[in-house]
Amino acid sequence: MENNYSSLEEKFQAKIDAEIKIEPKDWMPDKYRKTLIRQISQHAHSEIVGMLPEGNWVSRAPSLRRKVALLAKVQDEAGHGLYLYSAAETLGIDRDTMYEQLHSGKAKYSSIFNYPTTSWADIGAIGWLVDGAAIMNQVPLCRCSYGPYARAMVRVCKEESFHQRQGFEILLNLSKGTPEQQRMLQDAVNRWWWPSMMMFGPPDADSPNTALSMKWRIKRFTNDELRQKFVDVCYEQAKTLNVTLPDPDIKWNEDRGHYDYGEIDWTEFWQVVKGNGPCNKQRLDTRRKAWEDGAWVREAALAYAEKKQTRKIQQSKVA
Ligand code: FAQ
Repeated sequence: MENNYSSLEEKFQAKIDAEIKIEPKDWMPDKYRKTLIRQISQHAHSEIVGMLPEGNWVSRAPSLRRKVALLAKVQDEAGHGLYLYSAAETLGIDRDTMYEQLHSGKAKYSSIFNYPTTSWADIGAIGWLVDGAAIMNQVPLCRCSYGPYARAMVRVCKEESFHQRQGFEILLNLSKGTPEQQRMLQDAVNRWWWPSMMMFGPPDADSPNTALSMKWRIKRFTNDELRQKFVDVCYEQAKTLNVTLPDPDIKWNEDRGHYDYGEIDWTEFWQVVKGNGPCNKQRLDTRRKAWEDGAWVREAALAYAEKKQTRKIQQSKVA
């Protein structure tokens, strides 16, 4: 039995090493399945909760054009959540269980969505920095070893790129605006920079999941590798926006060929992850209320499906 199991594991790893995708009905180690359910469901929850900070500005967007783009973006995030819940379902967990895990506070979602959006410039900063960080992390996930997750990420990444552009364009306009608009821009970047850096997860030395996820090619880069790429890209883009990143320690390191950056406040990160961020309670209350308010839709859909089924049975009896 032991031998059989280890040979199954060896075959599984050989497939991964040969870049052959793992599909839902293939054999996989239990821990691989659990890791994917954990990551994909947390990712799905992040997309759904991530609609809330921006949704706050749909009715306040400064023009019809901005409102249409923001509305489309928020709807895209809902779509991403749905693809991801579907991808997780292929691993044997049902959607109601995932929702229950979110609503009970058992499941995590990205720390970034527990910060408030207090000005219009925040919508630009989310597009530039939050979607920018999401793309950096998610483009490699298009090559994830699990087929349904990898395929879902291709479309997600295309849409995230549009989101990043619309955010950058909002900020670029503000950067060419009045002194007050420029101050709004700088203030938003000051507040969103460090939480965006935290999106990549704890430093590699404190990341319990990275080693196995790299071996199984779920993750292609470590948290710190992706964070470094993000800093290098943003530093250059900040020059175009004429904005300063709120980190006095950022400087070019000739030897490493990268920008060095300052210490991240990991105490703040873990506080937010544990539920003590500025908006954690508000976000979960809103999601729970949406679930309760939607009960009649679920009941109506079930009643309709049952009615259709009964009619089908009756018709087949007549025939
Ligand atoms: N927030 O060992 P690691 C978006 C947890 S989508 C909260 O390094 P792993 C789109 C982690 O779960 C943004 N918790 O874990 C959008 C683990 O806890 P666990 C979401 C975090 O999985 C844009 C523990 O810490 N993206 O932005 C965070 O190997 C705009 C130890 O960490 C994804 O989910 C965090 N930031 O690496 C929507 C991408 N970081 O589960 C609206 C897919 C870590 O053991 C508007 N996920 N933790 O109890 C991933 O790539 C990975 O799961 C990482 C974490 C990199 C997030």
